[in-house]
Amino acid sequence: MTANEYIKIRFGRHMDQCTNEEIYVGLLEYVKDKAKSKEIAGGKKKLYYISAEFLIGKLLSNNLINLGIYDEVKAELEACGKSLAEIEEIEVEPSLGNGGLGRLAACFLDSIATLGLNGDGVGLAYHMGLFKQVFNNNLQNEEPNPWMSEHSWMTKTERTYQVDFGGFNVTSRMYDIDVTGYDSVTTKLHLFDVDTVDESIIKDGINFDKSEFTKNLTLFLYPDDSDDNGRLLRVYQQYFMVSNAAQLILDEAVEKGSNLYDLADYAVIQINDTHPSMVIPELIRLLQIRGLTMDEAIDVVSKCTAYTNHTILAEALEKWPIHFMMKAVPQLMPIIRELHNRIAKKVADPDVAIIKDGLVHMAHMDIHYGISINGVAALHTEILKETELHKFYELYPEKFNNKTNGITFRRWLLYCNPELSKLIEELIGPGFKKDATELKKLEQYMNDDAVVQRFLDVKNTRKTVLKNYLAKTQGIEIDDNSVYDIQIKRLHEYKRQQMNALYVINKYFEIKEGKKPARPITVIFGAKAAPAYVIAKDIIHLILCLSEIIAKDPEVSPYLKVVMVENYNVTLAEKLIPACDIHEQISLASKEASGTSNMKFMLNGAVAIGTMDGANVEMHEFVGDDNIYIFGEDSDTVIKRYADASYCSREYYEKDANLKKCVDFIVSDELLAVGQKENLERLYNELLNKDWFMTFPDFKDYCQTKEKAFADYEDRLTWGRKMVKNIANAGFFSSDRTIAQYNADIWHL
Ligand code: CR6
Repeated sequence: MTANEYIKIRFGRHMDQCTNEEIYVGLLEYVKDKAKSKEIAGGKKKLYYISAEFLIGKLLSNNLINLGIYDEVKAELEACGKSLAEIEEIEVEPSLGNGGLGRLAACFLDSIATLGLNGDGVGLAYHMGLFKQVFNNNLQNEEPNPWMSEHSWMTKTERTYQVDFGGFNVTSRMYDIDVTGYDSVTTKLHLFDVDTVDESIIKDGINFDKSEFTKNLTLFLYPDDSDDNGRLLRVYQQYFMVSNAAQLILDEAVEKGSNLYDLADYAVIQINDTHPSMVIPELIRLLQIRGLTMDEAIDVVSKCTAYTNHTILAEALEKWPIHFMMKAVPQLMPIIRELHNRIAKKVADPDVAIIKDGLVHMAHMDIHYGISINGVAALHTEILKETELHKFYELYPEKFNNKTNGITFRRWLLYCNPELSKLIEELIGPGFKKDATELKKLEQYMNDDAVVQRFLDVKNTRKTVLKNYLAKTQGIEIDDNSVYDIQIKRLHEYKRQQMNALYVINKYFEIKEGKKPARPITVIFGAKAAPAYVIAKDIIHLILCLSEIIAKDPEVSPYLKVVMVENYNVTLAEKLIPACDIHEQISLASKEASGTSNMKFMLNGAVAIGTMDGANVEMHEFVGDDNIYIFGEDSDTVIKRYADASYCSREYYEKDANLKKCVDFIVSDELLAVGQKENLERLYNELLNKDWFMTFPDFKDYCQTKEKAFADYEDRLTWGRKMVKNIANAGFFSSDRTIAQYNADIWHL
């Protein structure tokens, strides 16, 4: 049945007689039906990918592509005078993630289904998502980001569970979202929710009574944890997620014939960062209720779980105070104590203990009681082994492994850049759509000027698309003849958006002094700052203030434009990435575990300016010095500098007059005229007195390397060759490769 026929039956009218809203609803149901017909038959063993975040993005076009009916439906719509792009605008992007970790989980689900693996995602249905970012007076404000509606990709299921907390319990319900594989099977994303959640308790912005747990449990992803009730709420959320997951896992195993002693033959659980770590004691608890002894339960669970570490930053290695656990989940504490004691008996070193100084170290539990621990890029895994988790590595060298992150080429090439994928297909055939390494064949065209020019033409087309999109959706005007220099990622000091902002100031001065760039530069940022992360919000404030004063300055504005897009999300990324010329991957070496926007940009023919950090290191290996702009100190130097506590930012500031001038500008009259004194001064002092992520030592090299990139950009054909080289070598970064490795080394499905 065609979409048109389906809609005719649904609404009693032909597509051309329907409103866009009706067509959207019709297509949604049509796609759901098609997806259902491809549901995976299932095998004995199943993967459960448990994650606090699934940043899935809009699903209509993605599903049409994966089901192989995109062109057909698009043509049907066009024949009725409708446009798929307009229908897509009706869909609200689910706000179920924060950054790379959540988008990675979404790419992984796509690859799991595409590879036909028996694996589902398990997470929570946050009603208001993360938050919606709005700018007022050059400051970030947060608003709820509702995304659920009567007609959505979520399907209510009959599966409900009881989840017990200290002093009360709730009844959960499971909702399912179909995960369509590309020309393959359909798997599921299970999202749990509670009926008692009450959206009306949200007051001004994203504030709500943090102590009403039955009402606020699934309101927001990452609720503010700057006070005790906020932190406690996170524990409640995490336990709610894993208790549901554990009950689901045991039920499904038993349904398939498991006697529970053989659970490892039926289930493998990937713990995505430490948010789902409580699944370990929870499974042990449930297995005991179902008749196993403590010994047996621990033995069974120890064969089922694997942990992915996504950062070496202490903030993400969660440690929960025992008194929180006693309050929220008292039933788990005896089990956690038992897990702790067993290790303490074998290894006296308190550094690897599960309980230490009144805190439960979630990652330590994962490492002792799981089958695998992996980092997300080669350098990151090495740093884990050598430094951060060295003592664990000595205990369990065989458990450590690397799984360099990846991205799904369906969303990040076929869907977001149809012009580029068409060109590639014309040149090397359609094989790359299923086997990303075939992109390598593009290298044969690197010296064919006519072909290289076509890549440049595609880039120009996409730059104009972005220009029009930003004008329409954000009221921002940009010049599509300028160089687009883009940094999009969560706002965090280690990612060093502040260094990019200092570069902007540097450029502003140069232009004022008469040194005009060969071509106008558009510096684009997209980033949300965690609501309680004060300095991150100050950095946004700085960028917005710079944007304003530069736009108002007739001497500078023809040559430089600063844009901070509002409410950066997957939908915006899909427009920004294909249009980008130069992408910023400038984290302090050693701190960015992998990065994944770097891979998306590379695939879309942008050239990176970056440090030797995360997956940049592997990208550099693939494309070589000429096709990526590497600068800055390496991770060994940085790690040493932290170890000997020798860094003093003020010394750099005093030594380098240019740097000093740029930093001082943060609190200049020009900026204070459009910004808030409190915020700008705080940021200025932070940089001068601390600069924890060491922007000053790298600043000069950063500026010089950027100049080199801008100069090279003017030799268009040579630049075009760099683009082709990057695209041709992006194949390794397909999440199909990553998932195949997880399966071969850890899951064994
Ligand atoms: N911020 C890492 O920082 C990595 C992703 C996915 C991050 C980033 O370098 O690419 O995970 N870590 O592995 C965490 O979220 C803790 C991220 O998204």
